[in-house]
Amino acid sequence: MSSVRSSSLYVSSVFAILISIVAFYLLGPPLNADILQGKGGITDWVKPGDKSGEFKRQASSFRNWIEKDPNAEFPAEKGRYHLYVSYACPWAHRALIVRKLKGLEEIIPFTSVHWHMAEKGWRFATQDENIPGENTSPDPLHEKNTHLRDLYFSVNPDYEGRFTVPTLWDKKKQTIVNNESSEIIRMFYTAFDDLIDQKYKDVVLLPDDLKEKIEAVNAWTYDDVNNGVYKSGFATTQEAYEKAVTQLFKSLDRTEKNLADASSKGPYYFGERLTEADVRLFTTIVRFDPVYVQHFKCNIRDIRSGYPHLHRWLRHLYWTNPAFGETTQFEHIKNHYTKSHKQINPFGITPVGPVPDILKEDEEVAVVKKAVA
Ligand SMILES: N[C@@H](CCC(=O)N[C@@H](CS)C(=O)NCC(=O)O)C(=O)O
Repeated sequence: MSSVRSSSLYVSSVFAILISIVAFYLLGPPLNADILQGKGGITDWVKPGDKSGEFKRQASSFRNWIEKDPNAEFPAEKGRYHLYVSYACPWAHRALIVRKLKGLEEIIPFTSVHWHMAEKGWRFATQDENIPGENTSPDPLHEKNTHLRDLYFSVNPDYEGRFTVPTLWDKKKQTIVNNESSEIIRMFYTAFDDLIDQKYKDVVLLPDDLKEKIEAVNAWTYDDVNNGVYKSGFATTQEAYEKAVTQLFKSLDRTEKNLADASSKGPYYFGERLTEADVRLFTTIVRFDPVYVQHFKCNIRDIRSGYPHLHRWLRHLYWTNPAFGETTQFEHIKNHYTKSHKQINPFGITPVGPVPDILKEDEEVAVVKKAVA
């Protein structure tokens, strides 16, 4: 009897070991470790067991700086750094915009991941996939990398943070310089100024006299608008959702008022000068009607019919400045959210509207046209 029991115990332990080995190869070690520690998988946007139902964004892990000084740990050099982005992502979009505004195209090449994100995080497009958007390709620097996570693990095999875009990579040191968009864009403002033409040096996105005002706007815009749409969309309780969406629209109202006040002086957030405030707001607002209204349930109003000043400001940037227009890829944006977030949209059906994704500067939706006639 006891030998029967011990042999069945033996069979079940062998079976358990086999299952773990297969799971290890399929999921990879960190994902397993996360689940075992109750941290949740990559696509658990609210930590399992968190009763608040609130989405809490993790702080970025790599925070080094590129500097002008040739003796710095990460000195500004042409072709040394590579920017990994997703066209879908509003944070990465900031970096693409500033890269172009500052004329860094020849200095910092970039690659966009495929728009689909699954359990292993962002993946690179394969050679035979024909995904729209310049440089949506396999990782040009590391042939073996299939996913963005491979870069993170190559730097630290025990990495436990998230595998996020944008990621700024140093080819010389084979490491990640920084993966926090608010810092990457600030490096781009000045660190490479000795390598670019005067007209790009003259692009000053954080002027001294506006710095304090910009920082103040950044603080609430980040919490309530940039991150507010995610808090609204990823909430897993009615309370958490309503708290986030109400605050989001309060802050959009405040933004609308700020833009109305600035509009007599110029087309930008602070009037006549294009600044960081425009860049940081744009990447959320351009995604608002096409995705956030329906997918993240941010539907108290939409931009095109509810916010005339925001709408005018948005279209001016999109249609008149290629750094904004040419870096916006609606196919990546719409497909990513609707086909990656299976908890929100289990069948991955991408809504067709709104049509068009963005209106021309001289067009209005019918209701607005009628109101102003
Ligand atoms: N604070 C970071 C946030 C970046 C971020 O969360 N990016 C998203 C895409 S929109 C991402 O890569 N998420 C993957 C993940 O969290 O697993 C930044 O601003 O750079």
